[in-house]
Amino acid sequence: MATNTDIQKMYIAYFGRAADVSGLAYWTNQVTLANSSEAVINAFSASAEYADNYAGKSNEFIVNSLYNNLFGRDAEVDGLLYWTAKLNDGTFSVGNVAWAIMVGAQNEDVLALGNKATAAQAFTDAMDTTDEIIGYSGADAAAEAKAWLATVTDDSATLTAALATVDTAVADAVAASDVNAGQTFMLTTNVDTITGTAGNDIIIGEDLQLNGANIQSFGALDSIDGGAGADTLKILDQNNAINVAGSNVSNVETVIIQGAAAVTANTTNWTGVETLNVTQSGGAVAATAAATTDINVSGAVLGAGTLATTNGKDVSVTHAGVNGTAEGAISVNGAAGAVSVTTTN
Ligand SMILES: [Ca+2]
Ligand SMILES: [Ca+2]
Ligand SMILES: [Ca+2]
Repeated sequence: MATNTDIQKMYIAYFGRAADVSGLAYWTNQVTLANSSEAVINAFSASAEYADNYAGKSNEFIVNSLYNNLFGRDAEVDGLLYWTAKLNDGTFSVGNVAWAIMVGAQNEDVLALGNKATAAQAFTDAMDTTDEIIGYSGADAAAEAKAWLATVTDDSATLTAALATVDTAVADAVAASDVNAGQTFMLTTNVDTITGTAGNDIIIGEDLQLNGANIQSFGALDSIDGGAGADTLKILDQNNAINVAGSNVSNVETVIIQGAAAVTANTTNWTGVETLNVTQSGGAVAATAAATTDINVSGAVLGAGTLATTNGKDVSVTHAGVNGTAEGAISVNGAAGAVSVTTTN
């Protein structure tokens, strides 16, 4: 057996998923040094992932998990009891049992494991960008990869189908990964300086009570740097008109504004804003952005106020009028890209 195939089978036996790129390289090297695949299989059971999957579980559970991961079926009773006894009396380690079940496979089990190993290697090979290699990490990504590999059985059609979706499977695993998870920052009524994480952060400004008054915690002197990742600044206000014309904001990709009164938002001097969304207002709306920022306005209850966008890239306005109420005008000015205005009564 090729070393890569052996390593993929070890990942499948223990975790039901394809090897990650650096893991495959590491274990391949270990096998070469030991000149034996069987010699390294026990090392897998010292991993954090093994502990996450099997800590506190019975030996019966572990043996049956090996069968399910390797062959997509429960252990037969004889096999379950035989291997559990070997674990119970310490004759075999988990790695020895996994190896013995693997090399002792018969008939459909051989086909199933072979197909799974082929699919797993294709999955590992498909991770060919930095984002994919970094993103295939953690329990959530592993669960996606495991679900995909579980679709591969002894039927060759399932292998063909899995190979056709391998890029999607990698993308799903990376998207589910918790390495992109960021942090939530709540702004205060003081001057805030926020430095985001490398992940997808959420920064929230809202109206807070201070000495009996309602103060918007996102103030003109606040400084916010979202850093890497797809970051979101949410500005909510149940009491005051919102005016975000000042402030120092960078590397925040999405701005969402929700106000119970009028909304004035000018993100022109902020850097990195891809989308300015005003999703609610209880009065006039004035939204202004750079030519690289899409502007979306919806959910405005204008009253006599006007709804105006200025500049921006693609601009979309969706407005539902109130029957019997005269409202201010809607205008879209200077958009660099596509304009869409939808109004209903
Ligand atoms: Ca503040
Ligand atoms: Ca960030
Ligand atoms: Ca960012």
